Amino acid sequence: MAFNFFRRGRSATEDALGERLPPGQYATEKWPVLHYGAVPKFDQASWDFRISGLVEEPVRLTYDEFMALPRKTVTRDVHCVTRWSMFDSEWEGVPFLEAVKLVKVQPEAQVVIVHAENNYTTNLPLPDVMRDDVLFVYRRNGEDIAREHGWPLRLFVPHLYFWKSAKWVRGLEFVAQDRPGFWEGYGYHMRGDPWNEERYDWQ
Ligand SMILES: Nc1nc2c(c(=O)[nH]1)N[C@H]1C(S)=C(S)[C@@H](COP(=O)(O)O)O[C@H]1N2
Ligand SMILES: [Mo]
Repeated sequence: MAFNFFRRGRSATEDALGERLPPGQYATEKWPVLHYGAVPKFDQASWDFRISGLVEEPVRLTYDEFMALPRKTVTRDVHCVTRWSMFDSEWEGVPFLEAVKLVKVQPEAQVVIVHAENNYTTNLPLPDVMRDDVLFVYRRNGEDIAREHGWPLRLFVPHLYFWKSAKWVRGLEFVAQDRPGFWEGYGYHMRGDPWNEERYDWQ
């Protein structure tokens, strides 16, 4: 498939990336900032993380309790629906699977609605989050991420478009029935797989 004439117009970096660049994407070195609304304030004393919905006992963690959960580092790429991709960052955070250990998810649950500051939400099927490279991150390449990138805590779902990686995340809600989150309500795809170019739901 990789005939040279398909590669015309691609940069040297993009050529070197080869099959790692999803269709319709270009490579960027700089990390753009994109979100709706204002960067929220962080107040450590009132910050909490709630897990609710179809779980046996809902939980509420303080900032210190959340940050005491096991952490790990993964090296992964980012693919944004606005067509930039950023390669090989090292991300540090709390695995989704560690946070979920704190509750017993009921068998009817199919989807998780991620809740962030300012009522931002995004919906994810459980098989897309119950993976060992899905993290709640606070650090990239050894440095705390900037507030505008979601500090103190953002979700990171490397295999889906980046709008699924909610910034300033505050909780999870397990549900039986899928429902659109913030950008999905404006026509973004319900799943968002960059390898299938699941950009908009009218596709
Ligand atoms: N809370 C919140 N998270 C969000 C968004 C948002 O509007 N609010 N936008 C999403 C979109 S559309 C993108 S492309 C990425 C951008 O993340 P970045 O600014 O760190 O590059 O954040 C995602 N997470
Ligand atoms: Mo986006």
